[in-house]
Amino acid sequence: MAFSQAPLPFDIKALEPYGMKAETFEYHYGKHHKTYVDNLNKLVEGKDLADKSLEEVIQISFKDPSLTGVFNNAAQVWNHTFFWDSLKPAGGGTPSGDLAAKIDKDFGGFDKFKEEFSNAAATQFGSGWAWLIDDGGTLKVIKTPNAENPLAHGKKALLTLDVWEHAYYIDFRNARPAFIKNFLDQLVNWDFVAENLAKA
Ligand code: MN3
Repeated sequence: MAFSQAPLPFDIKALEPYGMKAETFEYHYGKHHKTYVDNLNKLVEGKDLADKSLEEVIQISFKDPSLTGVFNNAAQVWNHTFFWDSLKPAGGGTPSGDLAAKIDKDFGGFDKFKEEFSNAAATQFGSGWAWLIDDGGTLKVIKTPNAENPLAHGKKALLTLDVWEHAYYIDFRNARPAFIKNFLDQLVNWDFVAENLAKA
């Protein structure tokens, strides 16, 4: 069974009032993300991996140096779907409930979390991702290079930001810090983060 590309969870124009143009999604979703799906399907065609879940393919291929190409494409399929779900129109602001309490406890306040997340996203040299993860009951911020993700390391992802240049060049040109600030101010889907935290 072939892997498929999940639909965008919002209209392609929905984030235009919040700093991300439809053109960004025409390329980032319509071309970059789709290409990872197509490449993955070509790489696993006729192999046992084609019958595994995407999560299983990521964890198996990460540990096998002969499957680097499979890992890169499978992880990028998963990372981008997770990134779209991390965004929503009129998002951002502050989380509430258990999630807010966990952030206060583990980071020493929401502003400290924002500072740590912004710093991770800004300092990932070259291509990669910034993440909020649940590491065995403690919330942490991490950054990963290229396609690498928390799932590969057996950790639970809660939120991500794509900091590959293709993620921000149309809307913010070279200004990665402005893209990061806009994400935190107007786009983070805290409901998605809270759902992930509540999952076993
Ligand atoms: Mn990307």
